[in-house]
Formats: sequence, C-alpha cells, structure tokens
Amino acid sequence: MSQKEEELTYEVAIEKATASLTRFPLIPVRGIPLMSYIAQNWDSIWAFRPDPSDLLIATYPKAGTTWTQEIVDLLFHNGDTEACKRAPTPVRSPFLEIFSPPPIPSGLELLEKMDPPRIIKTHLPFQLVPPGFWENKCKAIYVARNAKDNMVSYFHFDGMNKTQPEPGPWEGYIHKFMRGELSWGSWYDHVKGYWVERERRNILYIFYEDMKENPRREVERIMRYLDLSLSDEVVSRIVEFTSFKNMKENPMANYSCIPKSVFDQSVSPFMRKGEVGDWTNHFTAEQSKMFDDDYEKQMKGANIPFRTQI
Ligand code: PPS
Repeated sequence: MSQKEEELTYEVAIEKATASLTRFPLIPVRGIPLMSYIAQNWDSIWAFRPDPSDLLIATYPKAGTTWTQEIVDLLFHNGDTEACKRAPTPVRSPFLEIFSPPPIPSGLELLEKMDPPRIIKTHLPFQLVPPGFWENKCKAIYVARNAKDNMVSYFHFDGMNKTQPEPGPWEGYIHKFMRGELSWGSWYDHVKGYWVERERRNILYIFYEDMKENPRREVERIMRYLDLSLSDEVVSRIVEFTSFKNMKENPMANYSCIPKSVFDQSVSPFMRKGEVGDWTNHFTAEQSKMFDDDYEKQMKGANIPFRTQI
C-alpha cells in the first residue's frame, strides 16, 4: 500500500473508532503510568526489533517531537518538501508505542508495513525503550524542553486530546507533573535517563530552546549526526519549511488529520504557540517559587543545561 493509501486508511479508521474513544485511564508499566491501551499491549511493544538503519526520536510529550520528525523527514528526502507532504506525521513517522481501539492502526502495525530506514517516534523513558534499539546500535535523537514550558504545553494538550486523562485545574496539574503522575511519567527522570546514557548509546541530545534560538545550527547538527551533507540552499529550505508558522499551516504536520472528537483543536491547537517562556503567562510568582524549589531537589547533580528563557 502506498503512503497515500495508508493515510486514507488511517483517517477512515480513526473516524470509525472515535465513537468508542474515551479518556483512557493510566496503568503503570514498570512504575511508569501509560495509557491503558499501551499497557495492555506492552509485551509486543517491548519485543519490537528495529532495523539498524532506523532512527528513534525520543521525547517527553510536548518537547518538540513533531518539529524534529519534520526536520528529519526532510533531511532524509534531501529537502524535498513535496515528498514530505505525502502523508501526515504519524503515518510518515509512526509512534512506536501507540495503541488505540481497533481499527486505528497501532504504531507497530504502521511500522511493519514500512521499509527501513524508518523515523520512529517514542515518548518512552529510556529504560522502557525496546532493547533492540541499543542492540542494533540504532541512532537516536532526544529532544528536551525546559520543564515549565513543557508542562504548559502538556496542560493545554491534555485539554484537547480526548484520549489523555483530564488535566483538571492548573494548580493541581503542577503537582501531578512534579509527582510524575502524567502519562509517560516523570519529566525529571525522563530527561535525566537519556542524559546519562547519551554518550554510551550515541544519542544526540538536543534542546527545544536551542532549536528556537538558532534553528539552522540545530538542523545542521542533526544533519551531521545522520551522516548527511546537504547544500546550504537545501538546509535553508528545511529551516523555512519547519518554521512554526509553516508547520502550523501544513495539514501534513499540524495534526488536522485527527478528527475533532479525538484532538479538539478548538480547545487548544496542536501548534499552539511554539515559544520559549510562555510559562510566565501561566505560573504565579508563588507557583514558580514552589516549582523551582522542588526542581532543585529533583534535578540535583544532573547538570543538564536547560534554559527557561532565550
Ligand atoms: S507531541 O504530542 O508530544 O508529539 O507534541 P510535540 O510535537 O512534542 O510538541 C508540541 C509542541 O511543540 C511546538 N512546535 C513547535 N515549536 C516551534 N517550531 C515548530 N516548528 C514547532 N512545531 C511544533 C508546538 O506548538 C507545541 O508547543 P506549544 O508550547 O504547546 O505551542
């Protein structure tokens, strides 16, 4: 099946299944809260065997996954923007662990039908990544975003994504985030888990804030990591095509492929603000102080150079 046909099948399947969709409860898998459909299918996810040429893009949710998926797809296609409009992001670059009610294809089903090298998205913390990735020495890009902006983005996403638990009020959400009770668990453990493994596993660890500050520099960094060498002109095209504004307008990147009953973009658009420092519009001074005090404890000794402003 071509990716275009795959896309149609995907969209029809989502339409059919949405009647039965609900906010899934979280079930712990080795201590990490995951949506029930993921937890119930855990054995097949853990057993996934990638090809050595496959690339993993790992993130805590809302850290810049889609942006990086788009950049990498363009790099793999020599900046051919038409080729990168062949299908929506989750079809071009499947979400490894995602399972939804049938007939929505799981990430594993989509991956099975694709030829390597595949661009595989995951939100799994390091210890839950199927070991085949490291045994096969797959390349992996980890994108990290400062905790406050990451949480703000997740809060809005949990409001619009009808499969995630209700976010509830902002004040309570901060505490759930600090306690690691959101889907995919603790942000703190997530960013630290990949950080400590980055050298041993040859993981490219990049920051959302750096991408915002100097997207060209970060696109080139990713390009070098992938052992690619594209012309300056092609790199410029990739930077332009993956700007927030262009991705927000691109139906193949802005998740408009997911029906409103699942992603209600009238609650909050998937491409919401795309900024560094939006947290200042959400945290009160007291909340910020309380969060920072706790952050210091949870991140003690980690030395990961996060920036909450650029
Ligand atoms: S997901 O659901 O976990 O895959 O979401 P993810 O793609 O990781 O994160 C979504 C946030 O990234 C912002 N975004 C961008 N920012 C800048 N430039 C570009 N091109 C871009 N593409 C996506 C998106 O707007 C979400 O952040 P917020 O802060 O909510 O706007």
